[in-house]
Order: sequence, then structure tokens, then C-alpha cells
Amino acid sequence: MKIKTVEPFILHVPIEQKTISDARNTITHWGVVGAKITTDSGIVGYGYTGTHAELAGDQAIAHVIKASFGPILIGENPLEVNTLWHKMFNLAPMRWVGRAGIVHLAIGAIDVALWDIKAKSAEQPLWQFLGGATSDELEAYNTNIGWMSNSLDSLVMQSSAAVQEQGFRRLKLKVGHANLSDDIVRIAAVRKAVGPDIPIAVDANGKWDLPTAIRFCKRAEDLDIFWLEEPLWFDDVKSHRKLCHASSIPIALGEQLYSVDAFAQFISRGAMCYAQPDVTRLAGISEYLRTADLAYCHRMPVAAHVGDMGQVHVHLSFYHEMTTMLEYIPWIKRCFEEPIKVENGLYAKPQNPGAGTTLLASSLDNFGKPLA
Ligand code: 0YR
Ligand code: MG
Repeated sequence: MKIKTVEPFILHVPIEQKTISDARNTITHWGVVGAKITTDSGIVGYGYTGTHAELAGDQAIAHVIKASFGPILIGENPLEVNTLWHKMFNLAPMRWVGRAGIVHLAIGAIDVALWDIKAKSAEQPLWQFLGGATSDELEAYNTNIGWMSNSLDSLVMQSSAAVQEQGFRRLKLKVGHANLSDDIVRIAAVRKAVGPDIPIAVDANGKWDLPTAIRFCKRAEDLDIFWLEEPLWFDDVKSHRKLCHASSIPIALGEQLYSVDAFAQFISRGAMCYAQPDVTRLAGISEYLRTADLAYCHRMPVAAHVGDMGQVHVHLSFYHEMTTMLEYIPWIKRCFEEPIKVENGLYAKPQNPGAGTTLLASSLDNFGKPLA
């Protein structure tokens, strides 16, 4: 099999709430920036990365896909994903300008498209192609109720509905308000509404400094918080380590880490308790699996970041033994042939061959943006 073309695409998908905020970001659209790869066998692969739909940045990713990596892939065998990943990863001029960020997101999108082709050629969904699922149950935790932009009343109402009507068994709330008391009041209100048995995680999206995080943890001690996610600046290993020692609330992080080496730093120094790898920041499935295996070696649970890579992460989560739960944010479901599905708080195993990334033809018409 040979690669014929590598075509980038950009979608800006409006989110159902019109606008949402976490501690750092306010967004109205989710950006799906990806690669469509055609082959001489007729199999077509799709991969994508997730952005906050800033067009210039998205065009930069698309341009790197097309102009930097496309030419070194055309004519190659797409089934040799490992070879091609290293070829992209070690492309010297791109290493020089981007050992993270846009270059990793571009490689990640292409890598996912190559795995999509590989699994399609075996006529298996990716989780099965990788070797099969380690469990039939993958819990979905609902982040979509917990945005900071949600008023207290609506937060409580939506949390109750998610648990009592939709069957979610886990929730995640965004924190990082200017006033710590607002965070505490919101968590306490949700705890009261859903009862003691629903795990509630919180996510500060890297907003706080160490003293603020310590103060938060002291005040939240009695609320039974399942994990505190990204409390501090993303790369600050030493402060996360101090926080782990200072607080009884487990620390989760990883959605902003760009390499297995970064995870190794945090894990080996006792600076985290839950690993949250993201296939796009890690430049693809290969480095994601290395990271999940690193967590395995430390018996550390893995809960992949979603926002909104769920289409791919659901496969990797069913496959990997360290993963029992996955975030749920349902913004881009309408773009795909086989959208992620959650029933009674559990993810359904995807059934279509591939990595779950095949776009509906209508997605480009409905949400497509011009390439620069
Ligand atoms: C919105 N999940 C996250 C979204 C989400 C972010 O900024 O991108 O909240 O990805 O932190 O855990
Ligand atoms: Mg997060």
C-alpha cells in the first residue's frame, strides 16, 4: 500500500452552550484540524487534533501537515506507522522550530490518520486491532456540566440531571474563580445535590500558584474530591511535588504535556497521582501508548484527556489496562460517521473499522474553514 495524498482540513464546530469558560479559556467553537490521507488501495484515513478554533493557529497546523510532513509521506507505506512516525518526529528542521506545540499537534493528527488506515486495512476498530479491550466497562465522567460559565443554579440542576436522568456516575467541575469561596460553594452545592457516592473531580486548568492551591485543598478537604487536575503551571514539577505532599487530594495532570519524558519527570518525582495523556499533544498514538505503559510501570491510573479527542481516546482507553474512565465532552459528535456514545454512564465500544475519526462528508460543508 502507498500513500497518495495528504490533505489538511479545518473545522470550527459551534459548541452547544454557545460559549463556555474554564479558568484560562473562553471559547465558542471547537477546532478540529486534521489530515485526510488517501492511499492507492482506496482506504482513506482521517486524523485530527483539537484546538480552540483560532483560525491563524489552525491554519499554521494545517500548513505544517501539508507542506512539511505531506511531502515526506507521499509514496510511503502507511502501514509502517512506526517508521513514518520517526521520520516525522526526527525531521531536523521541524525539530529545530517545534519540539512541542503546533509541530506535535500536526504529527499527532497525521499519526492518528495512519493508525486509522492500519486498523481499517485489518477491518477492525482500533481497540481490537491493538490487541483487544482489557475491560467491557469504560466509565464516562461528565465535564460538560461543570464549566465556570455555568451559573450556580444551572450547575446544580445539570449535575443532578446528569446523575439522576442520564446515568453518569462521575462529574468534573471547573475551578479557579477569582474568589476561592466561589469554587468551594459550587463544589459543596453539587456534592449536596448528588450525594456522597458520586465521585467529583475538579480542574483548575493550570491557573493557581502553590499557596493558592494549598489554601484551596485545605478548604476542600471535607468535600471528598476525587482528583484536583492541573492546579499549577503545567511544567512546574517541583511545585506539584510540594502540593502532593501538602494535600490529601490526589493530583491529576498531563493534558498539556508534550512528551513521555515530561510524564517521566512528574511520575518519578512523585508529583502526580493520575496520568492524563492526550494523543495530539504527544504527537500521536505511539507516544501515547509509551506514556500509558510508563504509568503502568508505576501502577498509576490513566484517564486520558478528552477536550475533544474522545473519538480516538475511547479506543485507547478500552485497550489500555490502566484506564477505567474517560472524560465526556460531546461537542463534535455530529462530525463523525460513528460518534462516541455513552449510555448509563458507560462508553460504548466502537464497532466500525479504524480509529473512530472518519468524517461525515457534511462536516466539511457545515463547519469547514478555508485553508490559507
Ligand atoms: C476548554 N479538560 C479540559 C477545554 C478541557 C478544557 O478550554 O479545552 O477545559 O480540554 O481541561 O479536562
Ligand atoms: Mg483538564
